Amino acid sequence: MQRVFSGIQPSGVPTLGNYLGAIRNWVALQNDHDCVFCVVDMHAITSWQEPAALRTQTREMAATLLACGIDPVRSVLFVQSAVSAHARLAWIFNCVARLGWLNRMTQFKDKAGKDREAASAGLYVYPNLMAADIHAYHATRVPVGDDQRQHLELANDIGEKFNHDYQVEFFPRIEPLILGPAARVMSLRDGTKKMSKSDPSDQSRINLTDSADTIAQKIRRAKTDPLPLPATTEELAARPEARNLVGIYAALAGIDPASVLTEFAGSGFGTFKDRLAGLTIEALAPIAADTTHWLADPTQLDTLLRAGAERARALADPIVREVEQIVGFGG
Ligand code: AQP
Repeated sequence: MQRVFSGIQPSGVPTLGNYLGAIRNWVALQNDHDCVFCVVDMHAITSWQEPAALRTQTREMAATLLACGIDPVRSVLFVQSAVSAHARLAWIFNCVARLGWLNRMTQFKDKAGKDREAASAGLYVYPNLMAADIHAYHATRVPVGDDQRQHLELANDIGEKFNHDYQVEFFPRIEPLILGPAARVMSLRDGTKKMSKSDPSDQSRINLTDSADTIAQKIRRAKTDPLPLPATTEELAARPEARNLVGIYAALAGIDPASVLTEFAGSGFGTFKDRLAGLTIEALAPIAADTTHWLADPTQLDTLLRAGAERARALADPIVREVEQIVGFGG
């Protein structure tokens, strides 16, 4: 069985983008893969996080993953900072990756924005930590949204350079698993920007814990254009907001965007948004209810995460110890 690794930052409440682009696929992968899923709090602090909020968000993220259907028995579910192998391997990878490679990462440019000098060094080397997350488990499959494809290529470059520099065949190649028609969900306020849990505007996203009323209101207010829905997906090309809503509908209904247009061609956004809100609420209401249920018992949640960290350590420690031997650490 191929080993899958994926992580999610507790940098806010997970969004519909995280769900359709990542979490929903994680749940399905559990059926035929050996899965390791991680709440990546070390990645989250590459941007400022209030300590108390980070602790709360880490628990909330774990509760949401469980509510979405991550099974802590079949999969290994844990918090990144509880397993030191990630940090140890990330340091070695900081010394393998080249500055030129990191300079090409578009996510750093997007997140650092105009004030690059003020961005944390952690944000810059974030892809090296992500490579360590995956390689510490010898994982070969990584389900990610389309936005993370470049980071996976970098993880492969790092693995290959390590193998070459130390003359070993140690790190396997990683393949991205980019699944489903809504691989990239965009902001409800700007169809050219991805939906993000840390976007300052709550109206830009649907949170997995939003109430039915909030979801309906956010979808009703989502930016669109004055034209009716077209008959073909080609006609959506220059209409990013319309394309995004059609993509979300398709992903939630389990059909392709062309079939959505077959149903709604010629109709205005009013009708379409009502139907989209209904579908979204149907998918998310049980998740919100189950998240509340998990959060009601923090002791049970913490015990479960501690057990997950122990299983993760048992997998990653021997691999990272071997890396440390290869580079010449230890006696
Ligand atoms: N809008 C999106 N559409 C599809 N997939 C998405 N993912 C994130 N946003 C979208 C996927 O979710 C997984 C976890 O992401 P993350 O939390 O580690 O970091 P991120 O990609 O930076 O997500 P956010 O929500 O945008 O977080 P912040 O705001 O903190 O930066 C990844 O597999 C990602 O592809």
